[in-house]
Amino acid sequence: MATPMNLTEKINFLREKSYKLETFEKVKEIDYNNFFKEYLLANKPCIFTPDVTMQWKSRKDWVMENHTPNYTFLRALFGDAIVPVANCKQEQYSSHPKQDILLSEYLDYWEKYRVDGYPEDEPRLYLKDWHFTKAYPDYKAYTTPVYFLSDWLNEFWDTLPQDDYRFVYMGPKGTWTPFHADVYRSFSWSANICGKKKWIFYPPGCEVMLKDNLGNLVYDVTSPDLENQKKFPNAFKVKGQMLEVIQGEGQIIFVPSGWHHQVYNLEDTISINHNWLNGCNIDICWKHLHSGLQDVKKEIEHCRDMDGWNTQCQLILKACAGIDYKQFLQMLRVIAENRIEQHKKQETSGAIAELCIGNTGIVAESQPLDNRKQQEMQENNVKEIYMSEKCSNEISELEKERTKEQKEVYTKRSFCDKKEFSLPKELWEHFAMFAFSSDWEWSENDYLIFDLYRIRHILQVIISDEDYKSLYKEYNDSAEYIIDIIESWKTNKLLPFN
Ligand SMILES: O=C(O)CCC(=O)C(=O)O
Ligand SMILES: [Fe+2]
Repeated sequence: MATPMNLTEKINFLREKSYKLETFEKVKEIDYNNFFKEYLLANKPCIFTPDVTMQWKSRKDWVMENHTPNYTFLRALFGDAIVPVANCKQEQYSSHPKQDILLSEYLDYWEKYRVDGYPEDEPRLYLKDWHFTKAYPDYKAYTTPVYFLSDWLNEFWDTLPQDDYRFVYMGPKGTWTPFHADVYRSFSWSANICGKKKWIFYPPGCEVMLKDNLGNLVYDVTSPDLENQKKFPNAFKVKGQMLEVIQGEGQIIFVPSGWHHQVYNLEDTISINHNWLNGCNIDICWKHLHSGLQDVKKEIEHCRDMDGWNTQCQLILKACAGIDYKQFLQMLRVIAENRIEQHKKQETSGAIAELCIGNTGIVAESQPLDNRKQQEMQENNVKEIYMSEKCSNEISELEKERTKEQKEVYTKRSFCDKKEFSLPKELWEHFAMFAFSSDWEWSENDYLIFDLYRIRHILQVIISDEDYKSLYKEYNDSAEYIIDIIESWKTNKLLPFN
């Protein structure tokens, strides 16, 4: 029998399947557990029905009965805010040039443009990336849906005096966003408060084929230029992989990590969106940062002999990509420390832990599995693992040292209490994998452990990275330090990494 996949392989397997998606999936009344496994872990796009946003204040206050923007309300409450506005008729570095103006000025333009019937010869202005929540923290325009709450990016950025990744967009019919993937290769969600958007998506990897003969990513993926094989020699290869979806009022689009997309406002539209990272896409973000650094190194290869070349590369990386290795590690550290604190406050054991106790129970002759668990184990190919000679020997060795009394106590104990017993890494990996593939509910504890597991995984990738090794760093800024924090905490706990 083939060796079952570990967690990282399992995630990659799920992603590969999503990248062959043929239609855009609509989700309704999904719970967090299922959204996590089917969309976040699998990095698969979807669209939510409007019930998720039904109670939002912005959907009442910002929209007229005829479903057009309530200019009067917006002007009265936020008119003196300074907002960034893009000119959609001009191209500047594969994007639109932007300037800051007053919201009241923008609304004056928009209302007139609309009344005049969207004249072709007038500028087409799009208000984008307005840090609305930061500007009006007391006006609760919306509540972030539960699906998007595991958000390392904003959790970390909120500890800094800088901007966050929570935005409002608004613009007349015809405004649009050129083809791109999101900052840091983060996830994004985007909710329509009013209006209608058309989204065009390509799965990760296709962007390589959508570059022109000079290596520049296409600016408008609907342009007839793409048919010109002299200009875009590879575009025809990915033609069939495009996904298109129309998003109506109240609906939310989930944009997975690294999926390139282009967006059109088919009507006058207002939307709210967030960018975010978590344990499901942190590896994609790391890879993006790593490849950004390779590009920077190539660019300034000619001065490699200068003092502090590596530090210089990091400076440029930060200027281009928005973060450098140090800040990426700071984020992991803040999240790891938060999760450890949160875990200390938890009392329940969690599904992964129960699985682990239940399954070892068979070997340890303590707690038999019910039929459903047994069936799930068979379906997921887990049987071979826990019965494998290596694991069963390891367990038997541990069991030998245990008195009858201890065994009884052990079966009753919760995950958090067990100080003296630790499972072989191999077993943990597979129990964790099993929990992901089954429909068992994860507890809050399981999610905390998942986060620590993924942080630990990415740190191990980082410490073996050649560029990371050659950087000067204080112990307190290092990946090794964060591993030590996790290690010193887990010595008394049972964690899925030994
Ligand atoms: O709505 C738009 O124009 C762009 C939104 C977008 O790119 C996103 O949410 O990732
Ligand atoms: Fe985007």
